[in-house]
Amino acid sequence: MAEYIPSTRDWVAEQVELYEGSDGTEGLTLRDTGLPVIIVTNKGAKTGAIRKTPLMKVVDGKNYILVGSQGGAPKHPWWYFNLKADPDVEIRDQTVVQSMRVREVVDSPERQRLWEIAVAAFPPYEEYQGRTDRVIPVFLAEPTS
Ligand code: F42
Repeated sequence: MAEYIPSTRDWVAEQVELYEGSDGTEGLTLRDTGLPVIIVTNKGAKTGAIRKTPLMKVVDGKNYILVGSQGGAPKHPWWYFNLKADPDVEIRDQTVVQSMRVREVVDSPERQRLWEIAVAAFPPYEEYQGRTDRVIPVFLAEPTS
């Protein structure tokens, strides 16, 4: 069984601790914004470790849209490379944990549709995209069962 290695960002690791430790009943939002967060459990591309990544909750029907914004940083977050290496993840949305498969959506019509849903759910994504030449990656997570 691979080991869980917490995020190197304390506030992130703490949110995962609270969210998972309370079985999805506490720590459910982005700080005091009231906006909902999910936890994506993914496999480290180099370490093979279990990584748990809180992301904004953005839904498209039964699917989740995962946005690799990292606040508009110039580089993709590490979890981007993890998902590219192993698309099988678990998504915890409050008390519900589902096995899902992710795929990066790059072609324009679908990516544009998903991007618009994401920005409607979390407007700062638009601002983050304005901060960087990097095209912020968009994944679609679909239930496997
Ligand atoms: N980040 C987003 O990009 N989008 C969001 O919508 C978002 C929402 C959000 C809400 C709440 C919250 O608490 C955090 C939120 N974040 C959001 C931040 C997100 O959870 C991540 O912290 C952030 O995106 C950075 O992701 P990261 O995977 O780069 O994490 C860093 C800090 C990290 O943990 N680095 C580790 C380290 O040791 O430096 C390595 C992580 C890793 O996965 N390493 C891979 C491995 O093998 O284990 C190697 C990867 C490789 O290819 O080298």
